[in-house]
Amino acid sequence: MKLIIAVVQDEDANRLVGTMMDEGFGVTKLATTGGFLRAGNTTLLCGVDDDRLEACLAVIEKVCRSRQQMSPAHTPMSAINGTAYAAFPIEVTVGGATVFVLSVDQFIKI
Ligand code: 2BA
Repeated sequence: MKLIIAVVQDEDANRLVGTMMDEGFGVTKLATTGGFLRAGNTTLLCGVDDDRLEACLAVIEKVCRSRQQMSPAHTPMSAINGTAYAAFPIEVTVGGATVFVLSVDQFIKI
């Protein structure tokens, strides 16, 4: 079994949860905040059998869109020595989705 952790944009979250449920996947939705934009996003947890992993990833890919978003001014940027801050808003491309796939040792429902 695998655990999919998918960080998606709020705009895609409800449709993605609905489509995943329609396709028979169990899903848990968490309200999260991105470290760079400091804006709300959504993280989904989904446990899937190995043979359904690709089907679940295909649903995420189908539903989630990439979008342009402006960062707030003074967004922390990584720097070689310490931290630097962007003086002006910069445009970034967010999404479709940031997806982690983890192997599950045990799946227990008590
Ligand atoms: P945020 O951290 O708010 O990042 C939003 C978008 O800002 C990112 O989109 C990326 O295009 C840009 N960005 C992030 N860090 C940057 C930097 N240091 N310099 C310039 N631009 C930067 P995505 O890559 O699609 O990520 C969307 C969200 O996924 C992120 O929101 C974060 O919540 C999550 N995420 C992305 N990579 C992650 C990772 N390695 N570990 C955990 N969460 C991650």
